[in-house]
This record gives sequence, C-alpha cells and structure tokens, in this order.
Amino acid sequence: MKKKPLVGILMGSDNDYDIMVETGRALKQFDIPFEMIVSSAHRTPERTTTFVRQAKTNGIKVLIAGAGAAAHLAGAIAAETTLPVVAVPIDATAMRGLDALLAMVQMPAGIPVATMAIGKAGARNAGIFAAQIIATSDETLALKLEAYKQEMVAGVIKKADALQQRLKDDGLD
Ligand code: RP5
Repeated sequence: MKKKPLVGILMGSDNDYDIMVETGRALKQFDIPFEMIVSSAHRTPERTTTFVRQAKTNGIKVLIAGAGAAAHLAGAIAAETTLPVVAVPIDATAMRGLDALLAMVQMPAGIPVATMAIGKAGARNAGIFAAQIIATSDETLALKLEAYKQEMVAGVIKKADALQQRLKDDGLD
C-alpha cells in the first residue's frame, strides 16, 4: 500500500514542475512520502484553500509552495494553517524570480513562511528542510540526514584533495 503523504507540495502552474520536481527528488531521497498538486493562489483560490484546510487532518506535516511572478501562494497557504510553510520562488518572468522571492520573503509579522533560494537549489532545499522539520520527531530520519551531511563532507574533502593534485600537476603547489 502507498504510504500516506507527510509533505504537501503545491505549485502555481504546471510550468513550475521542472523546478519543483527537485523537491520531490529530495523527499524521495529520504523516503518521505509526498503529494504534489497544481493549485494557484490567484487562479484557483478555492482549490488551494480546500487542500490546505484538509492537510493537517490528512496527516501532512509540512506544506511547500512553489510559485513565480506575484507569488502569493505560500502566504495564502500560511493564512489557512498552523503547519509550517516553506516557499520556493520560481523564475517565471522578466524579473527572473526576484519578484517571487520578494513576494515570499516579505511576509508581514504574524504569518511566517520559510523562503528558500530562487529556482532548483531552493526547491531541493525545501525538500531537505521539510525532512529536517519532520526529523525533529523521527529519529530514523534524523540519522538519515546525519549520514547525508557526512556524505557531503566526504565529497568536499575528495574534491579538495583533487584540487591539490591539479595544483601539483600544473606546477603551482
Ligand atoms: C504563477 O505564475 C505560477 O506559479 C507560475 O510560476 C507563474 C506563471 O504561470 P503560467 O502562466 O506559466 O501558468 O502563478
């Protein structure tokens, strides 16, 4: 049987998918079940509200919103829930994501959203951040995150060693 989703990912348009798939990949890496839907704050406000109001009862622990342009999705979601909301600004206009970033990061006092970087890095980090939130009450997941960090350390050390070798090869050490 399919596991019940712990994370709900909403994106304003199907055109956001190529970015938001990175969130899905990050969650899959940590075996966190998620659901992903297209729902816009502006075009389908009722659909967004209905999904968000049911989320907590349905077992969702974190909501992630990816949107571009005048990106009100994360804020509109946060208005309707006490679940943590993570925002991913998407480059969808001539302003290259800065519009979405400012819309998401400049929430008024009282309605927080955790805003990530613009684009793929932000989408991936949203997944990892959601994993970190869930891991506060899931020791197995916390251990997976610890192992992931250790792998990153090993990867950087390997690259640093390779760089030293290149300096040597180029007679620059
Ligand atoms: C936002 O407007 C969406 O999140 C998308 O990034 C942007 C443009 O949407 P489309 O016109 O490409 O559907 O609501």
